[in-house]
Amino acid sequence: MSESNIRTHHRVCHLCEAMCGVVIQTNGSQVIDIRGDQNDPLSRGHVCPKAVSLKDIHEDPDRLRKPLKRVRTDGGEFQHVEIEWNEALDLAASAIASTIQKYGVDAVGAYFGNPSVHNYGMMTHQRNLFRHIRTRNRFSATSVDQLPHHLVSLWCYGHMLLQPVPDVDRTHYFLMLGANPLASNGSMWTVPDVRRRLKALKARGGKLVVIDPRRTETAELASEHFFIRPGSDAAFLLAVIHVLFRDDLISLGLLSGFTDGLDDVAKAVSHLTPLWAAERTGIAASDIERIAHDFSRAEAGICYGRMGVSTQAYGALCQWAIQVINVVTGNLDKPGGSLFTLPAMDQVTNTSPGGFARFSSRGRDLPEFNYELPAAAMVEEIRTPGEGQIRLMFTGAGNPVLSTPNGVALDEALEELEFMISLDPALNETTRHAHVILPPTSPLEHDHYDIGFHNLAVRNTARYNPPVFERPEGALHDWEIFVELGDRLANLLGLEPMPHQPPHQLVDRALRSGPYGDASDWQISIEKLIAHPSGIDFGPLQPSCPDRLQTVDKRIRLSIPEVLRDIDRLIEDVPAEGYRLIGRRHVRDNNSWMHNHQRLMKGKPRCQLMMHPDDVENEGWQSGIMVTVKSRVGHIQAELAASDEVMPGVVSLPHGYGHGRSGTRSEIANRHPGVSCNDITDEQFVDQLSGNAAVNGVLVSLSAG
Ligand SMILES: Nc1nc2c(c(=O)[nH]1)N[C@H]1C(S)=C(S)[C@@H](COP(=O)(O)OP(=O)(O)OC[C@H]3O[C@@H](n4cnc5c(=O)[nH]c(N)nc54)[C@H](O)[C@@H]3O)O[C@H]1N2
Ligand SMILES: Nc1nc2c(c(=O)[nH]1)N[C@H]1C(S)=C(S)[C@@H](COP(=O)(O)OP(=O)(O)OC[C@H]3O[C@@H](n4cnc5c(=O)[nH]c(N)nc54)[C@H](O)[C@@H]3O)O[C@H]1N2
Ligand code: SF4
Ligand SMILES: [Mo]
Repeated sequence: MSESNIRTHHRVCHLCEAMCGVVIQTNGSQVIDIRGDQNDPLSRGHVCPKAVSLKDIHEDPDRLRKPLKRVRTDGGEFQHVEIEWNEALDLAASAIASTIQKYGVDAVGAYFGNPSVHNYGMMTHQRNLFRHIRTRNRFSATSVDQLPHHLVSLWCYGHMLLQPVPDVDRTHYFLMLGANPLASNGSMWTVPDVRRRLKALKARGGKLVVIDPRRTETAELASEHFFIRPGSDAAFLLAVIHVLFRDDLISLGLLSGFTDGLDDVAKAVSHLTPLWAAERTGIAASDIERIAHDFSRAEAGICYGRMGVSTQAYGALCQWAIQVINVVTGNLDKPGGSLFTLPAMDQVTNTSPGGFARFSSRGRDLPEFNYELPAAAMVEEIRTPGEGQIRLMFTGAGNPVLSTPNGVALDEALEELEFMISLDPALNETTRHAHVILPPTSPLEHDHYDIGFHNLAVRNTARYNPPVFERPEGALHDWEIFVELGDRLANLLGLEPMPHQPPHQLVDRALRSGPYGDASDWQISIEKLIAHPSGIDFGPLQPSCPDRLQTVDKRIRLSIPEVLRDIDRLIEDVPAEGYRLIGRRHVRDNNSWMHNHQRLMKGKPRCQLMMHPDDVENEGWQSGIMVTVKSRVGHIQAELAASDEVMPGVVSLPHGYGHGRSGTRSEIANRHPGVSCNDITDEQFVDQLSGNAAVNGVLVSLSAG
């Protein structure tokens, strides 16, 4: 191939929340090089080992290029066979139409997974289909993840997307709970190159304090690390607030002009002493006091908590307490504390604030949030007979059989449906149940503007990149599949189809009318971003309150009755004795769906049950044996790995494994099957306040074999 075929493309990696800029070299239809974009103002050249797998995803022979239909073979087995797009879209649309006509709209269930917020066309065009299907049975990965963050932002700041972002580059004290950004690259916190940023914090004399039942890669880097009993963080955080009030360390600064509810908070924590918390958490009372004092004295401080404190029994209470700590120490909306972003495409001012508990699930009365029910209720909504029972399931960019609690039950329940449609490039543990699979173009075949994660980024920047490759003839983007289905469904139901424009036109409109658009000096548009392919920097985060608050009165609300009541639930809770199972992320994994790339699967096996050496010895076991891990819902077997990284009484297993099932098409993943920890996480174990799944802190018993 001649030199002239070599082209250089700028691109943003969409695989995780870090939004790293990459430079991709291609030769004809081949990717020949992927590296960090030094000129990206946010990521500054950083990439993690997953960036190169953009090539592997594109080239993966198992990636579906044409729709699949499930048929029965002569032997009675199911098998997926390729069909043409028209047939597939007609089949899917007519199944939805007849389900609605027969049972009503709630008989259609939908689950959207994590990549649906990393693919902008999925965000902009879902409504082209779902405006015709206003079902109550919508679910997403949000409720196995960050739902408590949204709920608390809605309550305290008036909008579910108004999320304070840790200003790591200017802070002096960082109190981090239940997060491992060195593996995850940050979450609800777009912070590429996080290792360097945390090292810089320490180099300028600042402190990083990590609270985690495992001594993670991030904890290794920290100034101090404390083990904490899984699920007990709320006690720790409330005791910190107690000390702040008790020792007169409340100092709201500018926030005092527009913050309500302090008295109620003070009253609620008045008995929740460090001694009380020490007994529950395993962190000494003197350490809790010292942390509260150090935090309040720091020139600027951040309290931040992620998966480990969201997906546990007190997720919303934890996230609320974190906000209270930031507010009452005057660290919200302050450089070096936690600030709101002002993204070029501002979802906060352009989307509805969200709502909570306007209806609830039929089976267990779990509350909706933003018109979604908790994923932990999905199985019973498929299985419980009566009006509103799900008969047809639509999954988009999700693998809930591996990612939601009690995956075994879901695996069975999906088989009981009358019809299932999956919008997904993979024939995996979930989509193998689908009657029709609709595969979109590969990420490198469509353009990208990150609508979601600029809202969570440590700097205000914007970046748009056109496709790297032309799509093959006939292939459809995710957004076009929604349009095609929506138009067909409208036609079948006699409804008005929704008009549509390509996503980049919608984004262009939003950019032009946004804070850096036509009315500003920046004059940001898609065209301007194309001319600046590494992105444009609008600078560090700025204080923006009270204007930015979305509460009706532009005031911060700390006294939330639902939360204050939840403190009683915590006080009365007596956790059962036993081992507690927690999760674990590795930098070369990405939930369940990137195990089919050899480059990422090299090295030591990762799906092992980590257990403290003292516990291993007490049980009379050694590393390498198989252990059965049993919970209320089932059991799995995993290889034991003794490690003092985890605290005694805690075992850790990553999620997203459990491959090797019949009817799937992922050759490499199936050679590294592992087990699915969500086969034993419990759909009944939720944060009762928010309905978020508690996949961390699951009570398990262990036996050899
Ligand atoms: N025990 C336990 N469970 C967990 C977690 C945990 O820490 N512990 N973490 C939870 C969290 S935070 C999350 S976010 C969820 C993730 O849960 P899910 O989102 O349900 O699962 P993923 O593994 O991310 O599956 C992504 C699917 O999207 C498909 N996909 C990838 N890109 C595209 C695209 O561009 N378009 C389309 N249409 N499809 C695409 C992939 O092929 C794959 O099938 O798991 C949750 N489950
Ligand atoms: N490499 C990689 N990166 C990813 C992903 C991935 O799968 N792989 N997934 C992406 C997604 S979807 C998300 S949501 C983010 C998640 O991003 P993070 O939340 O930063 O990642 P986790 O590794 O899940 O960190 C959770 C931590 O909580 C700890 N923990 C568990 N239970 C408790 C508890 O009760 N209390 C406390 N204090 N800690 C606890 C765990 O030991 C773990 O260290 O990562 C994203 N980035
Ligand atoms: S950190 Fe995330 S965004 Fe950056 S290269 Fe890795 S996967 Fe891509
Ligand atoms: Mo997530």
